[in-house]
Amino acid sequence: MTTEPDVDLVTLEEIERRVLWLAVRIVDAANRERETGDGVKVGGHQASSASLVSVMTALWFAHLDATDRVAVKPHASPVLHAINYLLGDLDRSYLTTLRSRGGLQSYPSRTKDPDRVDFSTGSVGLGAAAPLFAAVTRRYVDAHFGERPRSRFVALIGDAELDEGNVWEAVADPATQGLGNVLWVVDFNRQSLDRVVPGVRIAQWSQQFEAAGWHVATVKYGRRLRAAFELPGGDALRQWIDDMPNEQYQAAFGLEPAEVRKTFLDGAPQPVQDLCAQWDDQTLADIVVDLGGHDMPSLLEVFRECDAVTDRPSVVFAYTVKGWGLPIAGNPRNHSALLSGDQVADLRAVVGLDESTEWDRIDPATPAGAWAARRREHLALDAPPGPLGVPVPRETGVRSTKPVSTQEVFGRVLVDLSRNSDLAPYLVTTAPDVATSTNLAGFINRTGVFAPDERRSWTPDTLLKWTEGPKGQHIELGISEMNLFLLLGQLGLSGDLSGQPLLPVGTVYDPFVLRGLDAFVHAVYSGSRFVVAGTPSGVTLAPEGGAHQSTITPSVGLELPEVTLVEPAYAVALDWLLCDALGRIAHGPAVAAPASATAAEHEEKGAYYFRLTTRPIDQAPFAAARARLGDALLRRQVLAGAYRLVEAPVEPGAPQVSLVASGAVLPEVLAAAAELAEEGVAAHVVDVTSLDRIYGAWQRTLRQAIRTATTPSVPGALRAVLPDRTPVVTVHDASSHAMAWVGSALGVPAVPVGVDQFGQSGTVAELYELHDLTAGSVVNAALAALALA
Ligand SMILES: Cc1ncc(C[n+]2csc(CCOP(=O)(O)OP(=O)(O)O)c2C)c(N)n1
Ligand SMILES: [Mg+2]
Repeated sequence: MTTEPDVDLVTLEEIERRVLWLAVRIVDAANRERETGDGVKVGGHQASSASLVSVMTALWFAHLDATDRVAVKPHASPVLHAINYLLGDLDRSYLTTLRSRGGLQSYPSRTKDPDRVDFSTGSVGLGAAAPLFAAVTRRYVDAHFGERPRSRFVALIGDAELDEGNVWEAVADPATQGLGNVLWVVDFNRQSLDRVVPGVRIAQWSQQFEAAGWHVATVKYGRRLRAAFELPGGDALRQWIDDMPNEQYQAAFGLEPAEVRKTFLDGAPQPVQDLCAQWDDQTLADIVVDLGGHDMPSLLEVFRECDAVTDRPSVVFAYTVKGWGLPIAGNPRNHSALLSGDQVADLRAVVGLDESTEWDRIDPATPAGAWAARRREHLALDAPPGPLGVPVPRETGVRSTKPVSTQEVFGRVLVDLSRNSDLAPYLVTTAPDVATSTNLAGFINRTGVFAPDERRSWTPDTLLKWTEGPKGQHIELGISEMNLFLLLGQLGLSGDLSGQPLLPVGTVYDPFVLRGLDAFVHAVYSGSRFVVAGTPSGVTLAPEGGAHQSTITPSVGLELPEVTLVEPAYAVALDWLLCDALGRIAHGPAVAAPASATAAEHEEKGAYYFRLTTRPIDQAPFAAARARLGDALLRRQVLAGAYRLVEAPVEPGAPQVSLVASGAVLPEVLAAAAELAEEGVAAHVVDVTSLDRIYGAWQRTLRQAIRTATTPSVPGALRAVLPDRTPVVTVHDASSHAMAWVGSALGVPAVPVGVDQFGQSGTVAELYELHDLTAGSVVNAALAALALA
């Protein structure tokens, strides 16, 4: 590590001023100089940015190394871009593009910004926790693949972000303990969006961090204040500031010097009045606002202190001023405030620029410019490795003659893959205290549980070998679905952030996907790739009752960009889909697929979400379809999202209907088809293995038609399995809405059957009865669909 202690302060402060200027001006240009024509305010956050300028200048220009990774709080994105620009990592043309299409994103984005962004942020709290899980991932990678060059994982966090519960879930989980390469810097400006935060919460927060085993440091006072404390009356001054309500202190920050004296000394004891009498208004104002979070030497000192603590994470509370250096400093309403043109012009003059030089990089002939060039070299990073590239089998050959559930098959496929020496080293599983109840036990028995050091097992168990050590390949989490998705997100970015791609697989009870949803979104928005199994799901989880039965999760999987929902019913289909998903993750995006690509060929990014159940179902119907269609065609269709499980013989003139179903309800649908056949209705059964892929195929054809003003065709994946324009019944152990679009896609009458109320405890048969998922209900739905035709 090459913290640069001896950079000269004048140089750093000059760079700091330039960073402040550019950050402010980037927002200013977006708001005052862009004609959007739509009347919608562009926005941006000058005060939030100013608050972090000193911390970020200190980090990028005097502390960070190339391999360090930093999450920047959402509202300081202009500061990050200003710094990247000064370091030569961003073209000047971008500086006027904040919040414009193709330009700098409002909040730092790994996937959409043009310059280096290590972590996407935006939903407060998640960016804070992400580097912690990136460090968990690095610890895992180092233990399995040998130590990488050391990285420090840094999060720059707004103080109000600490109100988000996910922050504390992350801090408290034993999986995040002991990470000496983690540093959080809390931008402690005591303001949130709406207000100056009442009371002093730092004591409580510090205790919470300490209780979780963190090293806690505070940078409260700058050099000038500290010098003042040494003078006679200095102790009283310190006490006065420490005891002062946030609101009163903040009120002094944006005032004219004479006003500062009045506000700051309002009610002050005599020794403080006496001490302050020796300073003119300007000097007093400078001293009053001299907080440690804007004092370079104090910041660099505390960063070094945290580096020296190598056995646990560190958090620094850096006291800052929201709007530091700007006329809006400390104003309770400054969160979204924008400087006026005159105020911007004043600032430009103060930093020594004019309109012809305002966007310039620092002159390389000056010490500050030369220093920036040196830092650019110091922070240059090698390109990350490409995708893993290991061969993934097309299938594990899982067989079952007996009825079997998809959850059980999922566990068996993973066990089989753990025997594959090409692939096994890269598999890593994780679960929030549901590993055994989601069938990961077999995998864990073979691979062990990850712990940074060997741990002795005190309760030998013949069924579950919970051996913990550095070679374990399952990372166990406490019950926090937020942590699950945050960890999966970082495991799936391991190639980028730790130089070693992995094949991450997580499990979670399906209803609780929603509990971690924002972290799920964050993971895929960040470009992460992984498999997650939501299991068990639906009312098929019958005895567990309404609180555990998921109904809206297929919509989540279907609707989330860069998540592919997969819901197979049969063992072999699941085997194919899971191997295929891991293969796609291992090999990365294929060469750009042509517009005519089938769903299976279409390039997919992101995550694979398997929705599974514990209901054992008879595998014979799948075997029959396999014999009828042959492996090659069946596999292609299963991967494309749907195949014909039953092709009903059609008597001339007989009515036809298609029963389109997904997942655990297939046995009822098959029974319904048999009943309908007896009544002279030809009922074809289509098993939808991925609602997402057929929906995606439909949407692509529609979009193509919209953009080219041509007639859309029924997408190939649907046409192949629903060739006749028969009425349709859709059946799903989930909200009826998720499949209801199939009728529109085919242009036929459709009756969607699903679960549109909360369930309750019971048997599968009782619950299916309750929600009209029985064979009889499906028959009636088919007759209704025929009547609508
Ligand atoms: C999950 C989430 N909820 C709400 C918001 C809207 N929001 C953005 S910033 C902010 C206040 C942030 O305050 P703080 O973290 O202290 O940042 P700073 O004072 O540095 O601006 C809020 C409520 C958000 N971005 N994310
Ligand atoms: Mg704040």
